[in-house]
Amino acid sequence: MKWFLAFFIFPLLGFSTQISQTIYLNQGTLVFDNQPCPVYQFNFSTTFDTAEAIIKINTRDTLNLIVKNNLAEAHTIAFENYREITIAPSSEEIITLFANQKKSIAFYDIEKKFRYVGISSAIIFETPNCAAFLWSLREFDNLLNQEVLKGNNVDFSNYIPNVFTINSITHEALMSNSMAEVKGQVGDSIRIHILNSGLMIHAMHFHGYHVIIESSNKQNEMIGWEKDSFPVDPKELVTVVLIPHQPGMYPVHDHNLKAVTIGGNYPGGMIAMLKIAP
Ligand SMILES: [Cu+2]
Repeated sequence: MKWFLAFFIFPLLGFSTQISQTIYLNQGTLVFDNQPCPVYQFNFSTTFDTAEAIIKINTRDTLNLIVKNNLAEAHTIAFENYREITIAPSSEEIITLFANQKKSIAFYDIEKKFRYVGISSAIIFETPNCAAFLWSLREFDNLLNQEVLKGNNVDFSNYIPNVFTINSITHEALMSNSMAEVKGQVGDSIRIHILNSGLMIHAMHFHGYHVIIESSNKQNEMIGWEKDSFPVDPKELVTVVLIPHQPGMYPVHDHNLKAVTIGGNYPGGMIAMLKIAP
């Protein structure tokens, strides 16, 4: 009998895996609408890459995350529900994180201007048989980015962004990006983690489907809602589950129409695609 129980209980308790991952805080330039936009960004290599580092862990994993600071000044990064780490220039710090209780972990620079220029991301969890995607929403005013990277203080009271991105990419490039383009089949369970890395509220509208709000680090009253649109506040990380009932290609976009433009022209900015096979 004991063997019988152990056989069934062990898989529930076991398979906890220690994993190590290094991310680098780099400086580089993104180009939107032919305008350079200097940014700071987490990457998987020591040289700047336009693609943000997106870390996925299993709910039973223990992650030893090493953060290397390739920037000229020290940065303090807050890991929500964990602690802050301060990393001196050309140095690294390590933090141990768990994805237990099915919670993704947002992390960002404690200084607003540095969070604004790109120092924010999330470690997302995935579970068996449920694909996981992250949309990191952000807006920029190129000129303000230049001021922050020169070391100047900036005034956000007259903030008028002209670029709106998901994972640092704008429409139409978003249509062929593996993290922003959600691919699945009718009846699948698909988890989409949506992080607002920007300074404005972004209200995402799903065409074709309703999604179930599984968790939010800010708005508990939304948990369990089955909706096709909902607001995501700055620093909010919302996790939704999509179970497609019909095949097709449908857009998901910010309902604030300013955010689906680039340089004032439509379409651009925050438009992701759902591609659901029969
Ligand atoms: Cu819409």
